[in-house]
Amino acid sequence: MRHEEAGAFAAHGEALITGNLTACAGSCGPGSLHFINGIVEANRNRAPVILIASQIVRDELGFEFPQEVDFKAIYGSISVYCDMILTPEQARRKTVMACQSAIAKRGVAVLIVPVDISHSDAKDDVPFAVHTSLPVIRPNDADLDQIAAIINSGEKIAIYGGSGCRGAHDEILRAAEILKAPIAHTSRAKDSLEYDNPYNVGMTGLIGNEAAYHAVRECDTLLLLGADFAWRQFYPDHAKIVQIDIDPTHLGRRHPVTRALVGDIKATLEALIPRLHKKSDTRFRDHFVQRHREVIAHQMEKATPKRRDTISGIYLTELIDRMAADDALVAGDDGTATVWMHRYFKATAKRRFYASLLHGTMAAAMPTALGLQKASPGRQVIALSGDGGIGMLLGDLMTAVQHKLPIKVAVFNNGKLGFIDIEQKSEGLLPLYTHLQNPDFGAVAKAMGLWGRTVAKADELEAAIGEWLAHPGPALLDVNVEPMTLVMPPAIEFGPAYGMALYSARAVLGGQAHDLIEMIKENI
Ligand SMILES: Cc1ncc(C[n+]2csc(CCOP(=O)(O)OP(=O)(O)O)c2C)c(N)n1
Ligand SMILES: [Mg+2]
Repeated sequence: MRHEEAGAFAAHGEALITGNLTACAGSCGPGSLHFINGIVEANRNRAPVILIASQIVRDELGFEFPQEVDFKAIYGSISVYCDMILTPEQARRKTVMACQSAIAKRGVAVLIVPVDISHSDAKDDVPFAVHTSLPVIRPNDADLDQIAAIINSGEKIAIYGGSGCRGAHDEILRAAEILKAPIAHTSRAKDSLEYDNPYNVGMTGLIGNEAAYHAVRECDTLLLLGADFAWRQFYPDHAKIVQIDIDPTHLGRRHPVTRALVGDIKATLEALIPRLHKKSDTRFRDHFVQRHREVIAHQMEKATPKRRDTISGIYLTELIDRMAADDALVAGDDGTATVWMHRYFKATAKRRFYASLLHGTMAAAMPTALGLQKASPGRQVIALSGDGGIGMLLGDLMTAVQHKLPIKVAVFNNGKLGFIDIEQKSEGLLPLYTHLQNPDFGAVAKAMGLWGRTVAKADELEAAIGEWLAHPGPALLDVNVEPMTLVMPPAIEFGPAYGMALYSARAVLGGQAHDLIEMIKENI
């Protein structure tokens, strides 16, 4: 890898898709410091990664020796294990503990290795070894009876599932069928709950839709499954909430709940389902499922290009979705690409989606795709990158070439830091320092040895995507997308709407009326 941050993102991608421990290693000082942002991403996404951070010789530690960095202070709070090997005799035991922590606690272990330790010999006949196990965890019977009683007394029941629902698709659908409950999900649960789901009402939250938002807000009983969704305003104010989560620290931490239990979602539902009473009234569920269908129809209408001379990010995403493989691995950059990916890519039983939803970092898509591709030869791996995002770690496109990783990168090139532009406008400010003067990324990609092309017109896009996806090697498609498409939250609150009006007034008065007219043309 060219940049250690990209290396950490790649290791994180590989660890997530394989479920296996994945290592990255760096040299002293800056060489192991550069990983930091990717390490936070991996740790927040519960990817079992080990970082081997080289350290200067032990004798010089504490004297501001060249390249001395206190890695324990830096990585200690963003990892599940962080320690230095102090003597050669400790090497095996600490390495085992680091690996075991990364796998069992699901996160990043950082092992700091002074150079002189690397050079020493140690007896390797002590049989310390990594032990891991996968216990089945579910609440006890009395607790299950109690939550069943709460759920059974509900009349308008909704299910809200998060990333802890992976592997429990069928059990959740069975519970929804019994309870006549709509199923809303967090963005991180898209690939677990959206596919083959007749009760799906989609995502709530900032990038969600109004069907899921209202289903969760208006139910009288909410079954919160493996979801630690952070934005409190999206939880219901008056409903009874039953929460189940494998992590005890998640219970009741976002919103007060009626009863919360520790358990694996699949195992817990298997034990809970026989205790649930079958409901017959489907009106609550049907209403929101229907509303969600209308949302999708409206979204698809927005995805149809209105103009032949420009391309919206939505249309680009929808076309890639249509042409991508049924088992594609798709990584989206923080920014508009992640929003469009979650809204416009269709989940299947085999597709997987990767985005920086907890740490919220830019630039993760392309390097994460490198790790996904390395671990999954022959599978289609797509990165949806922002022009801001791709510019940050551009050098590692060379890794795709050098290691023959046939990732497909689409650059959503709106010529700006779009998200920040929107944020500034919704605060009533005129956008400042968000403009990006970009090169022709298609030509840059070609010069770096990838297949590269830049497209600006809607009627050239489909053929270009066909060529891009069919290319056997790494390929980058730079697409000039409309710069003003807005990301609308499900319920437009007074604040942003007011801010937008204020921006409009300032734009007109400040001479940016052209921007405002473009924005209105694209969005309304
Ligand atoms: C490393 C990092 N720096 C800054 C931010 C703040 N930020 C969030 S989105 C964004 C703009 C992203 O621009 P781009 O990649 O072009 O995507 P767009 O929103 O334009 O689609 C910025 C600066 C961040 N999340 N991560
Ligand atoms: Mg941009």
